[in-house]
Amino acid sequence: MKSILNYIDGRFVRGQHEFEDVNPADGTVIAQVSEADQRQVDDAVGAARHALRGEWSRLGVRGRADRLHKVADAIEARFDCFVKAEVSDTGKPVTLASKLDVPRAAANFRVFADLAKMAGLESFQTETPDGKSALNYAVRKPLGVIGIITPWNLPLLLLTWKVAPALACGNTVVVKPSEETPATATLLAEAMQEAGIPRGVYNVVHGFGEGSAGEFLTQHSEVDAITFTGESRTGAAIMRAVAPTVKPVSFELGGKNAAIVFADCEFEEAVNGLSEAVFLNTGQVCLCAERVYVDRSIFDRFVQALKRKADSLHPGWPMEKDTDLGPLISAQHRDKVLSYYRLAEEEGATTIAGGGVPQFGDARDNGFYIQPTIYTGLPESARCMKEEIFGPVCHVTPFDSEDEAIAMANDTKYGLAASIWTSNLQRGHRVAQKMNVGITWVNCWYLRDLRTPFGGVGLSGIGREGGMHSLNFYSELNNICIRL
Ligand code: NAD
Ligand code: 6OH
Repeated sequence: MKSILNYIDGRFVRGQHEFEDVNPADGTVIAQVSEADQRQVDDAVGAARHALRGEWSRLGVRGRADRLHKVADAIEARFDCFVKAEVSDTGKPVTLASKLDVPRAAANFRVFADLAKMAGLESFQTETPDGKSALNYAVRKPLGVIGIITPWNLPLLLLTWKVAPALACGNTVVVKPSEETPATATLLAEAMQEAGIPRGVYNVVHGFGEGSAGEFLTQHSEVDAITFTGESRTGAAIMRAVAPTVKPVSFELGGKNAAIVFADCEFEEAVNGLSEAVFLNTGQVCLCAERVYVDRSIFDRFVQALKRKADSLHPGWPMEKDTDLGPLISAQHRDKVLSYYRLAEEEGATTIAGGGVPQFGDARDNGFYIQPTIYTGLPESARCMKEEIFGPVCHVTPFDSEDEAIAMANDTKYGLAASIWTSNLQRGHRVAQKMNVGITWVNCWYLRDLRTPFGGVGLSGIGREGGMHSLNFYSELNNICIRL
């Protein structure tokens, strides 16, 4: 049986306790994972603090950027290994991991390495009351030891999205990947070694949240900041944990994202786009659309077209090339999503597609597959319209006017992403600017430029990462004022 170890101060370290890593496609145990205890989290944080002052700081911005490009090279050199590990841990289709997760991990390192080298600094010439002047300029310093806590849906992509800018700014990190998907964080440690990242700069502690490595990290007095992606209520727990030590936080949290489809959209494009937006990664992307609002004049046609898409998805074995729908991450998560399928019916929904669990007659029946599902007929007040489900499911609602669509889309405590589908350019801009979210796509979905601000409003998060926003979070600015 494969072992997945912690990585502390440049060494792979076993823990006192182990937990199982399960393949969601067939429920088999694929590895034993070493859980880091309090002492090992202390060791990891201590190593990270020590490494802040060593070779890592002496390398300077350019030296660190060169090493980060080498990390990207090492990821690309082990591309198949990363893909296989991510597919086994998550059950996502191999085509998706090859197209999205692993290339993005390498891109995260390259983009933030280059950005850190290019980043300018603020300066101001200040006129003083005595007719003289002063020069103000800010210098950028690392924030320190960064605790990075990440979820299971895009494990390597979301981990490196934070590790790369944190390291580019000269920080050191202790990462706590999701207990469901530990493999690629440890594999990344091998890439770090190969790229010559000094020991202590990148540390991995495995484990759970409360009473385990996650909580030990957030409560640690020697951790200078916490960056977290995951559920909104976990964000709230982390906020309480960091309060006594007043750590800065960056939170990328849940969503209950809306899509608005106008009658003047390119119909096929919108159906294909929405099919991705609802079902990609079995709906386990924080940006997925769970609420779709469609102009009443094309409502029936649209619902039927989306149903054909849902029914045509192939829930195959993850490593097979024609699979486009993997399982959910765990039995527990499937129970949660199925409880919403039941709730939707109790709340009066009409089931257009899916609503249950597929049967295969092979080992996939021991996995956590679920049918892609479409509902109509729920009132806006239904719980299924308000709570994040995080599965391959959406509800489609008709609308009669632009204002009504905007009001329904914005009627949520979340505010992560929205998509607008229209061929009217002015309408696209107008509606997009009224969306109460961090990211709005027009005639596309999950099209990323890593320099752009990324984050959410309300329950969807605190702060923005991406481009300079990441560099600003992962560094401290010291403003220097010189009287001239
Ligand atoms: P989760 O909040 O359950 O877990 C995320 C991480 O937090 C895991 O590593 C977990 O072990 C850790 N954790 C849990 N409790 C903790 C605690 N008390 N202290 C410290 N760490 C703790 O989230 P998940 O189920 O892994 O991921 C799915 C959720 O993540 C969804 O809500 C989804 O919308 C959200 N998400 C958001 C974004 C975004 O960019 N906004 C991206 C991906 C996922
Ligand atoms: C949430 O599940 C997806 C988040 C995606 C990103 O953070 C990204 O940078 O693409």
